[in-house]
Amino acid sequence: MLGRQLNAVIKAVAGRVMNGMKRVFSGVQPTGSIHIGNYLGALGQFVELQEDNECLYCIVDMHAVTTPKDPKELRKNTLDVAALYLAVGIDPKKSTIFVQSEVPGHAELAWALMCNAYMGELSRMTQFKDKGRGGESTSAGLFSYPVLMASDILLYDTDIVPVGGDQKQHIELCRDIAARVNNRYGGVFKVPEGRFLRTGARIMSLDDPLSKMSKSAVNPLSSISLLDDGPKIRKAVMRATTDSGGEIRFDAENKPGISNLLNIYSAFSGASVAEIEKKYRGAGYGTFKNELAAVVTEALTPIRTRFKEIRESGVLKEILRDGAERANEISEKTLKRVKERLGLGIA
Ligand code: AQP
Repeated sequence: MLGRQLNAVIKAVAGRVMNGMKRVFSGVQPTGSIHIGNYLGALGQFVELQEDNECLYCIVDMHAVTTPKDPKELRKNTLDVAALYLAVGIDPKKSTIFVQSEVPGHAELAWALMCNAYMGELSRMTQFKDKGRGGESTSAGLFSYPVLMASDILLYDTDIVPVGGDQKQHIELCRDIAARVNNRYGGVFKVPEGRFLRTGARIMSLDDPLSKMSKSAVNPLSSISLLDDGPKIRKAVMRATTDSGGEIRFDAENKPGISNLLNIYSAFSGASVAEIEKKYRGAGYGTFKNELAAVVTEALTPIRTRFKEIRESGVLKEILRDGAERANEISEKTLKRVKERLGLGIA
């Protein structure tokens, strides 16, 4: 982008900060197809928050390489996530969109935080355990990635972190590390708050409603990607695991499959779960699933169309470069403060 346009964007964003807006930070890993869980838990919040806050939305590619990735595919996925950010409605005039590895401060601050994080607390992170890691050949990066996540957040003096419910423990860790550093060195970091939705905070896998929907799941029908077309969506919904008994009723404990589908229906249609239960009283699973597939298809079709247009338009790299410039500007100020407080460097 031309310097003048960039300055205008920086001024607009800076104006929002001066107006006393809260700062919001969050990110998504470019590890595969962004699914409706990522959308309902996180991206939907990103769009909503940009109206009244100063938002920084990152594509966290350094998290992605905690397990080996094909380099070409990683770069493609990074641009795909950026295009999806725009396609769901994140506006680069209101929000700063950038790629994590384009801002060296993330890695630099992570080291300072790593030296203030404990092996014990990292070992207790349930996501790491759920993924069955911890063997001899698990990368140190995967083990310590919650510290990099803390760095992502603290680097921007973040007030609010919109994320899915699966990230609660990581947000708590970030807050603990920030408070610890503040105690040791005196007021270094702002201690952020997580923001979790009630509906959509935890969308479960379609083939196993006891596990969360995940990008890295092996079965392609276990999730719905934001880029899936109508037939794929219908197939995944119709094959979704349901529970014995044909009643369409929310009961997370005894009917986790149908409860998950009710949550998805509610999040996409805006109707409450009670209203949906009433609508389908006496109807079978088949009717309910058919209509759910239609609701999801209707919501995702415009996103898919916009994604294709953006991906073909060639605007992405400029937006990401501008975003990195703004993010670097903020991060350098934080790093300067951290180095002073910790006694790093020569002043
Ligand atoms: N199932 C989910 N329901 C609600 N929110 C979810 N999120 C992830 N899964 C669900 C939220 O999406 C944001 C981005 O997630 P991420 O890319 O950082 O990685 P993740 O949480 O590890 O997501 P995946 O899909 O499970 O990816 P893989 O398989 O690569 O590990 C986060 O805010 C997350 O809470």
